[in-house]
Amino acid sequence: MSTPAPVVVSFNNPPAFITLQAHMLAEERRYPGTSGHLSWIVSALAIAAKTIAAKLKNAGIEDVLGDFGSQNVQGERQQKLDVIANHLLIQLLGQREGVAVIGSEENDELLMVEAEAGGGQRFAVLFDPLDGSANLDVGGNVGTIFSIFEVPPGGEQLLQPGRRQVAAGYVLYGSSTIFVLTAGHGVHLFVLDTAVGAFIRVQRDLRIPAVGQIYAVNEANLASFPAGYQHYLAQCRETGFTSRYAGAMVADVHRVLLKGGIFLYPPTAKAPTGKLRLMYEANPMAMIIEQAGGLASTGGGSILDVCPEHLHQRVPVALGSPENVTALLAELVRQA
Ligand code: P6P
Repeated sequence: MSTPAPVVVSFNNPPAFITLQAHMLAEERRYPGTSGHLSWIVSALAIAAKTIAAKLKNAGIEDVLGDFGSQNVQGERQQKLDVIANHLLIQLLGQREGVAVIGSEENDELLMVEAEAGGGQRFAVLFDPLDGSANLDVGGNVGTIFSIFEVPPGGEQLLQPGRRQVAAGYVLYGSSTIFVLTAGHGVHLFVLDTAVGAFIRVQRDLRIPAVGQIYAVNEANLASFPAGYQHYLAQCRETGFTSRYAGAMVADVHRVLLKGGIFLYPPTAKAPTGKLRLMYEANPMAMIIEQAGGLASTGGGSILDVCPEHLHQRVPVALGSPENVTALLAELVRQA
């Protein structure tokens, strides 16, 4: 009987079972002289995601729902799970070699982490620990959003434009737990295999559809949107679009990434510079969308080119399929 030919497996022709960890290690091998710290940071984010997912599955049985009884720096009521998720991420990232700075929606200031003796690359990790947490009590989708920058040796310029992110992504806690990641070479999608306890890559180099028929926006604010947004949304309604809005950026952006269309949080009377935060909501989502072939704009320029002034700065957001965002921007110019 002839001996079967050996199965050759390589990064370009990977086996089906690629974990998030294996993927990140291969990504880091693209950069000569890296320290492996970026992979360790993504590993800490994955552990946090698995822990948060487990708590969410038992929410209600475990006493993790409802108000924590305090407000965050945004003046928003903190949910118990906001605080739990935030503490978990800070603890896990604070123990990871290579984390120099931590920034969270839930913390007023940046947290500086003492340097390890070992040296090597150091990073700033910014996150919204539990995006859309108002959905928790009603069993809605929530997520974690993260943004990672390399901190230059001097460490002086901590808040950098989103174009300088080295990695970004989000975790969607939904019917399954989905980890979406880019490290500058495409967008990749992982699903938590609860039997194994690992995130398994299910989609590589995900591309957003060039155009879509879905818009995601809180239409209760329509009257206070600038005219260009109102005209664009009227055109959408007249041309057969459907509206889908979860009230959680991660869920709404994930749908646009997979199905095409546009996600909008325009300036409103209540939030004249937009509601969403640049550093840990708009920037990471913009990197994901642009890496998938989409566009991400403040309505006046690319989100990734905004020079940040402070950690909790807000910006208007319009992101999604290139044809949809381009049509919106043309309407904004027409109505300016
Ligand atoms: P609104 C959740 O509070 C959040 O920060 C985003 O996840 C979401 O897209 C937006 O705010 C929803 O805001 O004003 O429509 O409830």
